Amino acid sequence: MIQPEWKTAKEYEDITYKKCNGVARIAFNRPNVRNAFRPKTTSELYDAFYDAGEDTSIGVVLLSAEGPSTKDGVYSFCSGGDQKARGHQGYVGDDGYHRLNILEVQRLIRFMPKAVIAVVPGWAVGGGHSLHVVCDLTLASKEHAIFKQTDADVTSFDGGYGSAYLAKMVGQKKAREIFFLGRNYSAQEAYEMGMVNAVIPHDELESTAYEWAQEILAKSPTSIKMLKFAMNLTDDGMVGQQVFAGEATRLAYMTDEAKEGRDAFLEKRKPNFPKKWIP
Ligand code: S0N
Repeated sequence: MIQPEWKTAKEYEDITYKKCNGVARIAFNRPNVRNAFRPKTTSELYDAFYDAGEDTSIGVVLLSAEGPSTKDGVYSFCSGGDQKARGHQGYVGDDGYHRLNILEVQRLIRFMPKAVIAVVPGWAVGGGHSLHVVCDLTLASKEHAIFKQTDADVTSFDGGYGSAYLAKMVGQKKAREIFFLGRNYSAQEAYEMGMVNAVIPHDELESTAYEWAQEILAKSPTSIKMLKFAMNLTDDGMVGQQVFAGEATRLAYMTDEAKEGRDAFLEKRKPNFPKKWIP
């Protein structure tokens, strides 16, 4: 088992953020409320994910969780929106404004040109369940991970990736069961449904996630990025096309044609593109 030497990348209140050898680890750090997220948490998540996305030394991001709870020793990944932070119009931040930027965090994960692995040591519930769905891969603790959708219990529901994309992953009937009945599912059951990649003994979960990350880091970065965006494309409509096509444009910049187009403009002449119509 590899033991990574994590270095703190930035101090936060609600999350921890560390890096080691091309891997970033972002972890919920509110274990006594089952790692529920409040507006401060989502702002911090956004900040850390943005940094990991921009850092060219980072190729894989782990979304994990600290714990267990000091109150009762229970492990959790995330229990979704903090119900104590809910006012009459939604979730309220310290500044009194109603907002919860978890959907922006979801979009960062979805459109990040790097693999994001959900590392689920315990409860993955509500918006926490949706976050694991949005991640590229999910590894779950054999002994402690429990998957559950409570959105319909508390009228705080994810009608986007958390439900509709889940249905693409596990099938329509199963996704409706998960949301309509809100039952508990073990890591093994989640694996059999196709929403978990591997069930890992709890003590090996973090080191296994790091090993999976190192395997991905050995691959071609451009291939990983383009494959992620290609697999996203059909479910993301025009935005999916935009993200994928942006990378095609970036690759086109590297051709002689692009150089000629730029130079001709700057030299105030007609472009003389290389006449190669490669099939
Ligand atoms: C996780 C559950 C199943 C664990 O049960 P268990 O082990 O019996 O523990 P508890 O005794 O219930 O909890 C221990 C302590 O933790 C607190 N706590 C747990 N979860 C939360 C939470 N989500 N918010 C606040 N506190 C929480 C308990 O209160 C308890 O504290 P103490 O010790 O002080 O009593 C179980 O806890 C559970 O079911 N939790 C609630 C899960 C839930 O319903 N989450 C919200 C679901 N909805 C979302 O997440 C929507 C997210 C969202 O924001 C969104 C998504 C898409 C589109 C829009 C939005 C949006 O609203 O903006």
